[in-house]
Amino acid sequence: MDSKPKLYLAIVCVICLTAGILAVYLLCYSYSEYTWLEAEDADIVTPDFEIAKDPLASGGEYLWIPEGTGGDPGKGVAVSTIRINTSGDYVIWGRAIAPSVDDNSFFVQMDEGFEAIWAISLSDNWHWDAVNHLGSGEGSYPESDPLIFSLSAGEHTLRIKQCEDGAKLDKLLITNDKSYVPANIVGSISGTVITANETGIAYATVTLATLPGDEILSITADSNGNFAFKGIPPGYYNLTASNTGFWTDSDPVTVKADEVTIADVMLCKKCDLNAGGGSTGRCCG
Ligand SMILES: [Ca+2]
Ligand SMILES: [Ca+2]
Ligand SMILES: [Ca+2]
Repeated sequence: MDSKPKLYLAIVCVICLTAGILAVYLLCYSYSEYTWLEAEDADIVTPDFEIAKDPLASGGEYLWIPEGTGGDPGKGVAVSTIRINTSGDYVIWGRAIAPSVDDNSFFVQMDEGFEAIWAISLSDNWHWDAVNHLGSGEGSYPESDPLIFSLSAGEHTLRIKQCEDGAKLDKLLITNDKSYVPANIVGSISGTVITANETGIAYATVTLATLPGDEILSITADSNGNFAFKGIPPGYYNLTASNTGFWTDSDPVTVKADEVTIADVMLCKKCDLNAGGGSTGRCCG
């Protein structure tokens, strides 16, 4: 038999196999979209919405209707533009705090669609909850959880609107992967404020800040100088320790998901220049 037909057959087989693998890959992977938004980064934010700081919030900030503002449904609006690449059914997740039944809702509107009443599951802590519609259980707007948004490819306008005061919103995820459940990704920092001879400095003040310098949390070390920051979003931070009689010092620290970063901070004593501190007055020991 001529070897040419065999060669053609082999080439055709390779092409078919490659096309098949590519098709399976596209079907399995390319249609899953995950669009993450920080709530506080909305394009437009109107009162009574306010942006507040919380070290446990993603990006250190969140959006909320301050408790005590009172109910003024629809007054405050946070508008975000999102881009969808693949037409289809999407769900929206929000990382929220909803302490009670009087602090657990926002209106959610996509483009000019109806305003869903998102009743958030109750918790004093940041947690992910799928946007739902409380509905009336009858008529054209039945209760739905999660609420499905049918979105065409292109730009869409997402509006989060004021409903109950006291509800807090940190972050949003828009995805067509309906089996995906976002996890609460945090890490922690543990360490000791010490002198140069590694003695713990009791009750030192330890401050965690962003690299640009925004303070997010300040705590007091225990009687042995030990301190810990828990539930911190992964990222790069600055850790500053200070105490009376010591020179304040800062160190960069990296927080990784599900890990404890060990970060000891060494402080040098302020001392009498005549007692061996040298020209800087810095006595380490
Ligand atoms: Ca409620
Ligand atoms: Ca309230
Ligand atoms: Ca945030």
